[in-house]
Amino acid sequence: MNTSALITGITGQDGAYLSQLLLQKGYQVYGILARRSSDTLWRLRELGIENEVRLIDGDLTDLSSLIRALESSRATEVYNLGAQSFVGSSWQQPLLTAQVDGVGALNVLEAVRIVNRDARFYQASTSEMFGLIQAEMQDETTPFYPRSPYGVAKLMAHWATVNYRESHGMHASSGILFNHESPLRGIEFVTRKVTDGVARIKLGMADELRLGNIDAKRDWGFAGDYVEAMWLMTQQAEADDYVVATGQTTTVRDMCAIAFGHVGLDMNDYIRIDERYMRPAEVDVLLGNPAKAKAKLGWAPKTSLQELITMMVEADLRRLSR
Ligand code: NAP
Ligand code: F7E
Repeated sequence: MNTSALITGITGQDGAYLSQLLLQKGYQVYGILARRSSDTLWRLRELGIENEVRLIDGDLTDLSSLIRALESSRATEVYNLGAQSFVGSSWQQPLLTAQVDGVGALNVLEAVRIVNRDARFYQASTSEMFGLIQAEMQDETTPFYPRSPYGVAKLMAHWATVNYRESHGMHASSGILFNHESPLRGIEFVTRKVTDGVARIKLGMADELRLGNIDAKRDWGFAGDYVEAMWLMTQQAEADDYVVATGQTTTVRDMCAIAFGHVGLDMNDYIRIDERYMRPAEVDVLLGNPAKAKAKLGWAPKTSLQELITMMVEADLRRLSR
């Protein structure tokens, strides 16, 4: 097999797992590397694939860099995973978030249209687009109601993907993924903040964990399972949009109980509620219905929340013990 794939956001959580999956399938994997002064290759290194992927300098806000990347990689599959993905920061940086997450996706679509409109395109859409939910269980027909600048920017990218499919006939699919986590999750997101915090407390490196709204409910799955759904979407004869979720929702509080319980601690002794972590507008509950992905892609989640959180606590204990 000699298929080339180009991934924006290759240094992120999903970019690392998707690279691993595609390399296992025999792809040549190229990724856009947005130059930073700090080390952003740690996830690729943890998976042992830092030297297997080919990195091309570029940025989602720079159309010419994307065109060059499409040309030099000769990619026939393009996965747009790059984003300012932290919802909390999107109120502090709404314009940057719009440029990277909204216009950036449009830049990738334009680059594909200009260089090779037969390439298959995947857009990393999100359950944040449902925001103030309009149905108890959200699926592909549920109306959107974003609650953050992040959700608004992602909604633009989502509709741009649908629009390029319908107006240019491009194979452009949008995966509406619910929260997915892993040991490679950024430390600012609540699951990893909790598993890192639990590991620190267990090892005597901290004595409390400060959190915001622990009554919020999320449909959490394992990132390693979710990248398989991305790949399955680009393999279909027709492009389409799919919800990817577990179909189960859990409070942040109960997720904390799993993490603390795994190391034999009582969360009530350590959690402090801190107003700094509350959001101007909250998404109270998300619960996805993955029936279409199951029926059409043959995809199903394999990892339970208990297994996921346990895996993350163990990884953080290992890292901090080193
Ligand atoms: P992540 O870990 O935050 O990764 C984001 C990636 O985007 C990083 O590689 C980052 O590069 C890159 N990036 C940021 N700004 C960029 C720019 N201007 N130009 C090029 N690249 C840029 O996110 P993730 O969890 O892997 O999520 C992947 C995608 O799925 C994102 O689009 C996210 O919004 C979306 N999504 C995530 C979830 C979830 O639960 N994880 C759910 C639904 C949708 P640096 O490493 O250099 O910062
Ligand atoms: O928050 C609450 C917080 O930041 C989850 C991104 O990948 O998934 C992610 O967005 C919930 C929220 O993820 C803290 O208020 C309480 O209700 O882990 P999170 P998110 O906002 O759901 C979607 C699908 C994406 O697309 C995004 O890119 O947890 N929460 N206390 C807290 N959250 C954080 N971060 N920190 C706290 O201390």
